[in-house]
Amino acid sequence: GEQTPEDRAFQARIDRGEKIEPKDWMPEGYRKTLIRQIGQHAHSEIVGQLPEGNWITRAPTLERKQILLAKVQDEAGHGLYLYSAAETLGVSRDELFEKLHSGAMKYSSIFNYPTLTWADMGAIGWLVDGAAIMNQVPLQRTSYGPYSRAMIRICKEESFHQRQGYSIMMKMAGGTPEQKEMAQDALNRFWYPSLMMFGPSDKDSVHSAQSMAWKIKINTNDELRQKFVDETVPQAEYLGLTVPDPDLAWNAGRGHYDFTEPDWTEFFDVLKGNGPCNEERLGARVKAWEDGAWFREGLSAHAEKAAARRLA
Ligand code: FAQ
Repeated sequence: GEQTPEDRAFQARIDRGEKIEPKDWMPEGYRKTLIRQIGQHAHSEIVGQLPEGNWITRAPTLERKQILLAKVQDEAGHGLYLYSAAETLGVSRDELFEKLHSGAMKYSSIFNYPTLTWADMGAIGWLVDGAAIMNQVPLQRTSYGPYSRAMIRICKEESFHQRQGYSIMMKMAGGTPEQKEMAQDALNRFWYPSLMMFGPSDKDSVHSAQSMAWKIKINTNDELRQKFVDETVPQAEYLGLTVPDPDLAWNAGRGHYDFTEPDWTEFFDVLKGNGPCNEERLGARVKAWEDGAWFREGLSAHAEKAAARRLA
């Protein structure tokens, strides 16, 4: 639409590298885009607890169980920081939950895939947290103050998560032939879904141009996907595992790996709700919300009584 003097002054602040804070004036589109992105990011952390939560009771050792439990708790914490950051934009946590549960807001496509073996805990830490960090390190410089500050702490914890995943992969890939096969199978199943985490290819990314102008996003989806491939392929080689892409090849001219794009039909299908676990994941969140209703009501009733007593 038409640029007002306020819009131009706002863009100038962004261009100078200033942080925008909750009480500052901002265009409605900026606010809406942030609520969408931060809210979906928060939902991803919360729904992202489910695939790994599936393995806490079956971790192979007490030490691995403690580490996985800590990681899944961190994800709850990340969700809570992010919901708090979104709340500074004038949306309530209840509204965000309502939009998640009704399907009006998304969460990352990756969490609609099942976790079939212990090696999947390795692949998730290595690849999924690896992709998450690749996307979130630049977001520490995002223009919205509360979001950028949340990212600083989240990135520190994500790098621990990534290393614990790689440590599982090292153990499995260096183990018995059966364990190595489980590690390879996990890589085979998580490779393309991890590439999809960066979003559609740039030509299909509807939000990138405006989000980058506002520095809500720092890089395009394809830039980050390429960086992820370039950093991850040598890590797979070190493990003695094969990336499931026959056309993967180092391109000396470009200084990057050439690789096969994920199946975008599958990606858009998962976004529409048709992935292998969409129903199970959303169902688990809706059930948790409904099962917690008595407790929320109890808390509110208690708060009202306590307030009434103070007035009396
Ligand atoms: N899944 O125009 P664009 C984690 C949607 S990390 C689902 O390119 P945008 C940590 C997109 O929303 C994962 N939907 O969109 C963890 C839009 O639809 P809408 C979370 C996707 O926003 C690890 C449409 O497609 N990280 O959870 C996906 O400019 C392990 C068009 O796309 C973040 O959220 C997808 N993969 O770029 C936890 C990071 N990709 O909203 C547990 C912050 C795209 O109009 C275990 N977010 N869509 O209905 C971002 O950087 C951006 O939002 C992108 C997408 C890059 C994800």
